[in-house]
Amino acid sequence: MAKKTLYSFLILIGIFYTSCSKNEELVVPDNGTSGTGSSNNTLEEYLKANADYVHNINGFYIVGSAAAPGSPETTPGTTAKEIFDHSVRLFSSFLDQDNDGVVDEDRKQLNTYLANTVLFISGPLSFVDKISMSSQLTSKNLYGMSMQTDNWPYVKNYDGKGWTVSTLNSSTWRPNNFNALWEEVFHTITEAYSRSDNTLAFTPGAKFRQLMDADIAAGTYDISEQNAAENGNYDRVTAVNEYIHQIWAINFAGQDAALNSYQKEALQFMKDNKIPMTVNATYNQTIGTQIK
Ligand SMILES: [Ca+2]
Repeated sequence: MAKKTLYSFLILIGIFYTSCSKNEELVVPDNGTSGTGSSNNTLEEYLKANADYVHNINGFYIVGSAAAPGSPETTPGTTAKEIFDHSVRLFSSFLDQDNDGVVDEDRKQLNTYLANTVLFISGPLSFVDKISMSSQLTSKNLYGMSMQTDNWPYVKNYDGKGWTVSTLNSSTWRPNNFNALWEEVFHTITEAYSRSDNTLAFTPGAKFRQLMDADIAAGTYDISEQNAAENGNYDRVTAVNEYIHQIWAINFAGQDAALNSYQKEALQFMKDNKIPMTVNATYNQTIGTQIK
């Protein structure tokens, strides 16, 4: 997957983000009740006016464009609405690990982190950029995470399993017949953690970063190939998010024996910090409220 554009953008917004006071204007999640948080109501009005689909999970917004998915690797016949609906189900499943249709008690904090720091956008890059760069998001320090439907593959019926891997030694590795939506939803969750909890940050000194740096220093993991492919723009903060997604995906597929000692430690750290380790590929409930 060509991630250059998104991650160049990530760096740009990252600079903006760190230059603002973090506590200046955070969105207060309204937990599904009405009449609270005028800034959230303004955001919702903006999203309703500018996106084709809008969903709200206790103050965390998921939006989509109706433009037909343009990636040549996407399963033919896939509609934008299918991708949007699937994004809502994936987030719902991550927040409802016990499948009872309600956000799990120990995922409520994750829901709040998502509401306070990020917004998920599916659609062509032009749509993603328009929403991400709007003052409605930037003034609230909300970072737009995305599924770029014109650039990345949406593979129907991908269930995260049924493949093998012998070793994880490169940031370029992905499972076969991979559905990028799974990865981007997971990245959104870990991005929200990294922006909310310093122990789960991707910056130097934080645990995930220490482990990836040590893995690279030991010569057992490589990001230089991807960095060269992206003209030196593949930074280590982004790399950590991809590293832990790869480890998560390998564990989810029952292939964790392929992980080395650094990667196994990162896996355990995810578990210890309540990062949701499973997703239900056939989850059929919806958490939150469909707005549009
Ligand atoms: Ca639940």
